[in-house]
Amino acid sequence: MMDLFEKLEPTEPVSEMLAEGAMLLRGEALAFDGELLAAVEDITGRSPFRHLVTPGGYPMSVAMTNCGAVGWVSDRTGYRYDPEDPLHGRAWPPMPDCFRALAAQAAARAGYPNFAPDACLVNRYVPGARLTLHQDRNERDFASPIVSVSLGLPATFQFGGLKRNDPVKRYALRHGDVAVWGGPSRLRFHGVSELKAGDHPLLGAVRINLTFRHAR
Ligand code: MD6
Ligand code: FE
Repeated sequence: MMDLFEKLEPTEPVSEMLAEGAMLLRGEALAFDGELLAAVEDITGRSPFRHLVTPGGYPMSVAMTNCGAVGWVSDRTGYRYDPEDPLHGRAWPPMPDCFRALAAQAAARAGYPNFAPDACLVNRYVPGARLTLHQDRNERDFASPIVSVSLGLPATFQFGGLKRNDPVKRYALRHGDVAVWGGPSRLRFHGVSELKAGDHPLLGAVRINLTFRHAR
């Protein structure tokens, strides 16, 4: 009996609209999780996770890599999309079919039927890692949404407004959740709070986030 009640979480796993143009699709990636994680292994075998340095000179606590035609990078010269992985000067690994399929399916469900990402930033969080409030504005195309997939340990997503000091709402992002972000919400400030310790059955003490963009 107790088990039954514990499974009912009245305020949780329901998909919701975060704001106009922004949707949180609970569990949207669950059917793909094994395939997605195998593809992440393959990507990081060719372009390993690394801690990029901010233009100000600080290493980021989140480790990153990319797949697709271009990849997001940061260094002392600024932020940019680069067709080459600066670690070795070769192209980023191609975007796996399961990535593309999930991103297109989620975008369509959120009201963006023709999403064709050319970049996927892969983020790895370990306990203590965080992403400060920012806007995603290095893409040439703000007409396309961003699709963001959460795998592994849960994290607290901070979702603000169009100005840095606008009030921030907080949402738990769990394994399999997908956030889609576009239209009037495309340039909202957002961030991820310090990851808490935990042990996920598939990933252990790690959270992986995939963010798909149409960058160029
Ligand atoms: C993360 N996500 O969830 C980082 N950006 O690890 C993002 O920075 C992000 O989730 C744009 C839209 C959705 C996101
Ligand atoms: Fe972002």
